[in-house]
Amino acid sequence: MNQSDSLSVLAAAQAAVDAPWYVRHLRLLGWVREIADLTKPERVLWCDGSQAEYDGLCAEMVAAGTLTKLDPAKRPNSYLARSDPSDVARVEDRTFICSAKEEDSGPTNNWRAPAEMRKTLAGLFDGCMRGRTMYVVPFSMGPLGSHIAHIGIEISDSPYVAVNMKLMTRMGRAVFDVLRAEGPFVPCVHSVGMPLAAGQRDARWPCNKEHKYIVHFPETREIWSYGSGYGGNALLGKKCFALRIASVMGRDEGWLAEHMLILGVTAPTGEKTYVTAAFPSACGKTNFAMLIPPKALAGWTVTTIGDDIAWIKPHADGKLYAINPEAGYFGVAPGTSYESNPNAMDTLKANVIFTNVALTEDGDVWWEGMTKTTPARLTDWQGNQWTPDSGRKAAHPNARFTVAATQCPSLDPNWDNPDGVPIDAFVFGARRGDTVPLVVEAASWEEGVYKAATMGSETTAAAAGKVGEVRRDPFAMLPFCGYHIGDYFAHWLKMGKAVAAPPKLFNVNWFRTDENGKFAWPGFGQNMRVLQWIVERCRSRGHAVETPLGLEPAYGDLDWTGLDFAPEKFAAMMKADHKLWVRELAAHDELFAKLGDKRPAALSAERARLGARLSAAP
Ligand code: TSX
Ligand code: MN
Repeated sequence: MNQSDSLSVLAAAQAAVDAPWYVRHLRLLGWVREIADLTKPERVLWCDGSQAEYDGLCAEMVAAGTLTKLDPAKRPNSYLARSDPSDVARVEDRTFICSAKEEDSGPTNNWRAPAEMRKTLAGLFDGCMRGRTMYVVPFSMGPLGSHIAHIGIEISDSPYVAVNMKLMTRMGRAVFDVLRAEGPFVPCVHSVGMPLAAGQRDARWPCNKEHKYIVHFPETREIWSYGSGYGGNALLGKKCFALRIASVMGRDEGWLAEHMLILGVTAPTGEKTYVTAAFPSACGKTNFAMLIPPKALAGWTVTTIGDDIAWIKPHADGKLYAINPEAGYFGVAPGTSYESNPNAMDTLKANVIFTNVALTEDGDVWWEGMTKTTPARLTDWQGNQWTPDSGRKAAHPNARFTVAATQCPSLDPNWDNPDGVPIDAFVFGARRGDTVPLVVEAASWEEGVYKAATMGSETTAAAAGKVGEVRRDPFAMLPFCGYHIGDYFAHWLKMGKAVAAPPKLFNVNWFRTDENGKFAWPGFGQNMRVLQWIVERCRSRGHAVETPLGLEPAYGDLDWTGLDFAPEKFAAMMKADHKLWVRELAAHDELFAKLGDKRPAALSAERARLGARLSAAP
């Protein structure tokens, strides 16, 4: 083809899907055409990511009843969305990994044969966008052009998705400058699954009550989502791409996609240490990422790189470097307050999309745990009148805020650095009333991988299942690993050898209870004392004692300045109870039994060593 021929091919491909002139990627244009032919939308709109576009889409959603504009004086440029009561959370039982071989998805995922699933999807998506606008949403997970970042294009029939993607990712026209004519991208197709017949009035929150499918094709790196407009089901850059698909990319390419926050710790000397931390839900990850140290620990500060996901790659200097692939926070609102997380509260002062929180009489938002006093009258998350004695929650327990990271007062100056930041410690935490001590350092990479692999967390009221029951959640990745969890453990074992200076691994537990069932540790800002010790250990300065569980601080190894915390209370919180650990090891064995021949030998060896150390302990 000569130059003018190929230009006319491009022009025709652009015209076929109403693409702007700067989209010069034939394969992408062809794919958008293919999806439009399948889903049959009324029109196609290419998102440029501008503020004008965002404001316009929000105004349209206000007119449609999807969004309520909050009082501009109290909460400038902010909105409340109320979802359908049937569409309020991720749907794990409707989440599928469609690898060619079933054994590649493993015991923790729902598997379907790719050909069978493609047939199902072809049926569901045929005409599913009738009467709607199809938004083409270009986004970068990670700083634009970073060698650690990856690009995705989400096609969605939800304007709520388009505006949330602007806050959560680097979304818009600049993505095409990186993609150019043939750059790689992950195709993400999303539909709320509710086509509109001619003249049919739209629902306030369209979704499909019968059919929901969150589908991943790991080999071809594709995502298809049908029937839900909520959170991780619909904002496909987050859990679907940045964790499930990216974990597979990381396995194949030698890096890690993890369910981890990233924070920076600055010591009074000015020395900076970066730490990542993995926690299951309901452990206060966002609170930890934005921690404010107690005043008594003068000169120590914490800065925030990310609150949910880390992409981590080996670097030429022999260390692992991490980026936050996201550009915003999609955080749980209930429980967030000036007590638990002042930085988050300040982040939320303006330019926020709230979903399923309560509305105050003066046009602001409220949720359980936000203030000490409960408002006398509210409109609840379903739009009904609410009073404190109405016997229901005003906000949904999984109510969310969506907000750009740039509004966070503790944002780290390196948060957008395309090279990422060097990681010195991996922290793994969970919610345990007993058994697991406040903090333990793994004596080796393998021992740390064992600890992370066997992590278990107690369920809270917000989660499904019996309250207080321990559920294993390896690396806090149980619902997010896109391949066999046994292969994932093996990949982690390998990554410890991929760099000359791997981070140290630690276990933490903020949730030990005392003999009265009360939380033994004050938590929140006081967790800085634990972080301090972790950082000092990474700098080969902090002192530790060897125990059957690993390396632990003695009472005098933590800085107690400004906190009255008795040595006996500390001892009680660090105690490894024999009977409880027998039970704990049995639970580890149960988890490993599910892995069959994918159980790494190094983890069996760690299990044997741990058992022997605990048996030998007095
Ligand atoms: O986020 C939490 N963190 C991490 C903070 C940096 N939470 C909230 C979890 C629910 C999402 C915590 N809850 C933490 C914690 O460290 N610790 C606890 C338990 C706890 C709760 C209340 C108190 C103390 C501990 N209140 C008083 O002591 C007065
Ligand atoms: Mn998460």
